[in-house]
Amino acid sequence: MTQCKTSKEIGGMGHSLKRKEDARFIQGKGHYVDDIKLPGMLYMDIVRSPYAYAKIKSINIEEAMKVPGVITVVTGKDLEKYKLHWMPTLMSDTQMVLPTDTVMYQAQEVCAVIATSKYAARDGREAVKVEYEPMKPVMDPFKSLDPAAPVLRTDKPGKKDNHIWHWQAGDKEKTAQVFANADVVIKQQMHIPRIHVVSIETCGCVADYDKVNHHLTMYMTTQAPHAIRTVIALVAGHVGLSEERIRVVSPDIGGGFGGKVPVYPGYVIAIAVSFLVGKPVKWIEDRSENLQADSFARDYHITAELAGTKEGKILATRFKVLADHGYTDAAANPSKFPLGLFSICTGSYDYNAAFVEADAVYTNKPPGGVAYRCSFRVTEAVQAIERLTDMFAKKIGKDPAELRMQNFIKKEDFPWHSPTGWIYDSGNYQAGLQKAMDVVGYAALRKEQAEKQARGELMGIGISTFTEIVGAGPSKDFDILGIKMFDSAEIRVHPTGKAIARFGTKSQGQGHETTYAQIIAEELGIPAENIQVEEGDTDTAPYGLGTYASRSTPTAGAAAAVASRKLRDKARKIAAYLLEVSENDLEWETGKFFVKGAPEKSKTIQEIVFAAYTNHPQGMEAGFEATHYYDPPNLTFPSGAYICVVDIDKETGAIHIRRFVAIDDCGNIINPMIVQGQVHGGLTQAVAPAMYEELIYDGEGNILNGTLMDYLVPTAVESPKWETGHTCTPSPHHPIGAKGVGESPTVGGPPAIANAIIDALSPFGITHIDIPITPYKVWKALKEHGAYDK
Ligand code: MCN
Ligand code: CUM
Repeated sequence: MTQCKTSKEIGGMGHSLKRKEDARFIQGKGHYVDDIKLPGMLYMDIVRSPYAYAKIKSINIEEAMKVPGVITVVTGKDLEKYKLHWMPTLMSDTQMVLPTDTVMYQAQEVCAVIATSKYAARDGREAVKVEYEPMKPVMDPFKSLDPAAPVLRTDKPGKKDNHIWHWQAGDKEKTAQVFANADVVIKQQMHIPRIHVVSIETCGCVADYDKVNHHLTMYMTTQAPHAIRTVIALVAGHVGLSEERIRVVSPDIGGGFGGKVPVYPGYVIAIAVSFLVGKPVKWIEDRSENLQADSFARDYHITAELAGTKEGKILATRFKVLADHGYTDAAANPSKFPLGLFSICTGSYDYNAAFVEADAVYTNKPPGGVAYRCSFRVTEAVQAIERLTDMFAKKIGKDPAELRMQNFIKKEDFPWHSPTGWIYDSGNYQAGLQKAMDVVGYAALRKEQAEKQARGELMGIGISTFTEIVGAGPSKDFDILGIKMFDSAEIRVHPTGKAIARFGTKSQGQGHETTYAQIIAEELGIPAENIQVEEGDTDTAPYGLGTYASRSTPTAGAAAAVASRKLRDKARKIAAYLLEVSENDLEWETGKFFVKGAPEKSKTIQEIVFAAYTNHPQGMEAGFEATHYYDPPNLTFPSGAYICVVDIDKETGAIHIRRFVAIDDCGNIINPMIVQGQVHGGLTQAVAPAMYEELIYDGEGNILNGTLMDYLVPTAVESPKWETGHTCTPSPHHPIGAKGVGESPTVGGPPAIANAIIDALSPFGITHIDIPITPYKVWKALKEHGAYDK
């Protein structure tokens, strides 16, 4: 009998297989959109508005056309002739591609210069003269709803204000009643500022319209190739480019983080120009354009309230949100809930009264609402509930860890119905927090803190015990522009037992080429190294909604497992035929079927696949391939317990993160090394909003920190040594018991840091500082609270 290979030997689930894609990345062989060079390709550069709100009086292209190499300049009026000047956003809002008369935000696309080189296009851009008549922009979302404020979206017939949508969840009256009778009420106004994804690779595309075949190939940096193809078809349908004539190819992506989900005007302009001039057109944003014009997230103003007992029991929470979406709701919000998944804001705690209410408004900021490693507003939700929880603990003088332990939903209470309508699939929050406390040495740290405080030194310990919500669908609740949110896998096994698997998702660095192969390896017994994983080409991959909201594992990962199982069912039939036994007499062991009680009689998956092409049972379809579109029955609810320890220099307000322990629970893990990598990267991106990043606009709509000289991005230098670990509570409804993890660290990280900083400052009576908590804000709060008084 041939010894069966173990799951580890074939690179199955649970093993830290080295990432298959890294061989090309570390050798400089990655293939990014800017690497694409097509014969006759032209280059596009974009003239952008210096004003946040202005009438365009004239666009003079005369000097630009004289620049050697400049072919043409395309304006909104040019696009209007083809009805290509407007496009839908994935949030079912609309957006100008190029303006015909008014610009609505600083850095908005005004016109595009096309040239034979990118340098000529840039020179041409500088030579375009645009005359504007500036108007007073609306920059404050609170003032945006003022009846005196100008109505910004005059393109919308009948629109009389700047309100976008209202949404609410939970029981308003019941919550109000609990609040009215509670011993303790905490109320805090919070702002989660506008930030930027700052992926290493900016956005860009090569639009290649082939006139002869009336066909468009769109190479672009997108996290959701199929959904984008559908949107392009909606716009380009005006010039007869229907969906079968459009191919979207997303090559390697240098980070997406949510910023590469939406459709940006640049893409559509490039398509329009390629259509008009009949040549391929490349558009690649430069760093400043990227930072100033697109990929903006957050900007939530939250009034957060918590009601509880003197003993520390949380009874109710209430959240009122004002979301500043800028000129348009560009968000790729995979949901029928315009607020995304914010209503997970009741957190990991057991209480049954909550009310969430949100309104979104237009302002003259660039398009907002992009999801930045957030699971669609979960960062905002977790920041609110975890800050509140800490404030509550402080208020009643209870240790925040103890208070959390007291309030956690118990592991036997899952599935748990949250007061805002979610059904949490599984969790063991006590175990996670206990582990984090053990690893960090919680009791000893509290002792040290007390000693330091006695000496006037500032040390803080912050906890965040968050519940994430990832994996949209189910299709009954989630769609993008009406397209239901499932995801797909197609597995085709070649006669020699090697496979190619294609997915509707798209990795931007998450390692899908490795982890999907591991799932299939585990389920089918084909070594992961023999499974080629492909994503990102709409001509070959099955339709899918893409990678964001940590949904790839919950949806496409599940599809991979189910498609593999379909193949295993077929393999069983073939094995029974080959071994001349009944299917019921067969047993599966990694990579082979054997006869029960006679293990020497077996057929390996490779033998079985070969037979599928050469010697299969009569009446059975030849070949060995399966496709599955997986519609999850529920979302998955990963969780985590993070503890951060900070030391603060009292004189300067400088914050030093001394320790950071992150215990994540994403159910069964496919690749522990990749999960750890996700957590490391994500935690560094958690330091960003907690301590550094915030886009600031002045009253005229000018961005004040629109370059990386001013917009601070944390690097390895600012990152502590991340101490990671996990607990494992499988998802009961997911085929392999996995939950997503990609966004957990950015969701759970910021409040742990904020809570640690506030904890350090609490001896002075400081109870809250909005993120990013900078040394200046710390110093200012200390000063205001008399810390420097003699
Ligand atoms: N994984 C695992 N076991 C689990 C869960 C996940 O091994 N139980 C692995 C997966 O197989 C996958 C990775 O971890 O290789 C992330 O999986 P998942 O949590 O399903 O998230 P997605 O693949 O859908 O990735 C999206 C998520 C999001 S929404 C953002 S934003 C983000 C993130 O991933 N952007 C990233 N991580 C990023 N990492 C990189 N390098 N670049 C980005 O742009
Ligand atoms: Cu919330 S950013 Mo990711 O969903 O691409």
